[in-house]
Amino acid sequence: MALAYIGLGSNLEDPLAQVTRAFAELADLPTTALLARSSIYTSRAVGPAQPDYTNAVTLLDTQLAPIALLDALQAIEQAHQRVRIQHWGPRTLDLDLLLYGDQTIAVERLTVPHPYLSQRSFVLYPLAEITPNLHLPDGTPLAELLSRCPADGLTRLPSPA
Ligand code: A4P
Ligand code: MG
Repeated sequence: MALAYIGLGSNLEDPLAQVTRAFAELADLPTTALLARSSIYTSRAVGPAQPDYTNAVTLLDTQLAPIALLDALQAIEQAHQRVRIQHWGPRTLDLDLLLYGDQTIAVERLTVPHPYLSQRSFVLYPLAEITPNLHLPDGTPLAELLSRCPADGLTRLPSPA
């Protein structure tokens, strides 16, 4: 089993519903348990001008190997009718494999830790909610990354009653 953190993002077609549905789909993956999920956040888009994003992070305990997990994430994205038109452009659902245990992976289809993890407030703050004392595979504490990453444009939504 491995602990894997997944970043969720949506900025099209009812983003809150997209992310909520994706929580359930991640929990339903084979040989996988959803151990924790962050609050849901809204964030100003990084990249080309486009609507604000809805973002969250989940922690999975999974027996899926990294590429099998990536395949499963991409199948969920497809089920949300995601069309890839523009790099960093708007999307109904984006699922990023942020961390997979303490592994560092660099193959054609998969880079772990996710390349932009350290600079993105909409990833770092939800990660800290789930595991405040997290360290990256190279030993960098999450707290150090947070101290360099202002939460500008990031809003945590109240959890549903
Ligand atoms: N890939 C490689 N490593 C990974 C990984 N760790 N997790 C490959 C997931 N996929 C990974 O991804 C392109 C290819 O990356 C995949 O086929 C996979 O094999 P993509 O999702 O199709 O393309 P993309 O999303 O346009 O590019 P990229 O670089 O993945 O963008 P990001 O990093 O996902 O950024 N602003 C806000 N506020 N919130 C957001 O969530 N998201 C993005 C997209 C831009 N701006 C945003 C947000
Ligand atoms: Mg992506």
